[in-house]
Amino acid sequence: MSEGLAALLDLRESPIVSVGQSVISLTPGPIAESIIGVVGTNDKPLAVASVVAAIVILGAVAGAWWRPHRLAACLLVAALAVLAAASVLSRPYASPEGVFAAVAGGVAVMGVLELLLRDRGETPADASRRAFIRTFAVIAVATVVVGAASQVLAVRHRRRRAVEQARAGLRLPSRTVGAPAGTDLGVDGQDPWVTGNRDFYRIDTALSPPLIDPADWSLRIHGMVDRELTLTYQDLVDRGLRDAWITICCVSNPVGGDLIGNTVWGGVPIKGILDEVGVQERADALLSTSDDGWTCGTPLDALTDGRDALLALTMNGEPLPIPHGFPVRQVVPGLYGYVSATKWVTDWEITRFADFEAYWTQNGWGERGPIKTESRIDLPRDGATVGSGTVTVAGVAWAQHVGVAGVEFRVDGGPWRKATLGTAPTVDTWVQWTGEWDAEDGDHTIEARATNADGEPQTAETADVLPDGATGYPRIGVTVD
Ligand SMILES: Nc1nc2c(c(=O)[nH]1)N[C@H]1C(S)=C(S)[C@@H](COP(=O)(O)O)O[C@H]1N2
Ligand SMILES: [Mo]
Repeated sequence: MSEGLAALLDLRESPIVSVGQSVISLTPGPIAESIIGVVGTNDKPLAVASVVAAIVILGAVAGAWWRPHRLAACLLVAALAVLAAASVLSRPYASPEGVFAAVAGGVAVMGVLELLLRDRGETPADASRRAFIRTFAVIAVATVVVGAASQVLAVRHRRRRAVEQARAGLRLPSRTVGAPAGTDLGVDGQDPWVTGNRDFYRIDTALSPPLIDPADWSLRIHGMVDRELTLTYQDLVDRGLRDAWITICCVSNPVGGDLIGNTVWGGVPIKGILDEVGVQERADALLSTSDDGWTCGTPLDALTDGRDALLALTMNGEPLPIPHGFPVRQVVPGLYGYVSATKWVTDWEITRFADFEAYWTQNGWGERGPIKTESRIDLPRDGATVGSGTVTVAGVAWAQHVGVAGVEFRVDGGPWRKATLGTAPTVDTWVQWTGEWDAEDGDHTIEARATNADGEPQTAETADVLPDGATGYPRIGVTVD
């Protein structure tokens, strides 16, 4: 229990190891030497093993005492916890969390004993023998399980710290950040045009994100190419990074949803890399695979038609945050994330759509996944009560890589009114929109629709997110009072 907590609290040294260290330092010199003489440099594992054995046996004794001599049993467990806490405090990595882990471990043991050893109407002698065996078994099993789990956690924590340090130590060329003029309409209460890295939606199948040191990262490019190529992180940095404002979104974003975000990505254009490897004529797909085995099929057309398809290293001027694909991910304007935005990407196979199924397409999602023209109403909030008179209506709209030409909104199914649009640096980002409504008392519905730069309005027809993205007008209800 203490061990598990120590791992969760990310301690430098767990209580059991602390006690083991104390045992070692308290063992009289000659005895220590003769032990080392026998076991060699295995003295530390041996010390830890003895501590574990002592805990299991003393725990079982406490179990045997639990019913007949409750006070003595509690004192024994408490003494063990105090001993562990004292050992923790005597060590160079002493911390309040370590003491907490030791004490909490003791309390947990008492709780477990109480649960485990309820009265079953046996004779006292029988009961206490059975209690000894039972607690022995339970504590032994628990120690092994928790010990193994906390080792795994501890290894991951160390790895995470190392990768975070490597990330913090990167010196990538300084980047332009900050929203281009006119993109933010400055409407009170509206989300900023640039989504902060912390606020950026996160979607992936990874229980915990892959931890990759940029020095160990490489991208292997193979398949229907004239020349195979393996790129390192430094290779990408040396090519120079291009900045591009791109709004990415998830195919699972329902109408009105927030699985969408806009930021400036810094990366190497994918087209140049594909030109370099020489894509063979019959190929029509890039099958990318992430470090954790997720796969994604992207149409080669979208990667080579001149749009800002990037192997991105930065997000908002910083190295990619670990959950967003550090050290390298793909970003492709105009395609939903599941067919384009592979995070932690390590393998590219140039191939044909006819020859593979990627992670989500084998689960029934569309093969190509172009983003559909959509809009969202952010103000007023759905279900809000507002005062009568002039009410500000505002939101965002997107049609990546085509562009948004206009946004309209209407109240209670009345005539469409034109909204004012913010600017957008390219056709690859969302735009903010706003308008005013002269609100009268009562319950009202507001809808919006965007028209893309090809003159096509978003469809009124509602579609579910499966198989290739939700459609329909965003609609909110407000009460004017
Ligand atoms: N390795 C990996 N990359 C992935 C995914 C994933 O599950 N694994 N999910 C994709 C999906 S569905 C989306 S919408 C985007 C989301 O990117 P974000 O988490 O940075 O917002 O990542 C894409 N890249
Ligand atoms: Mo997604």
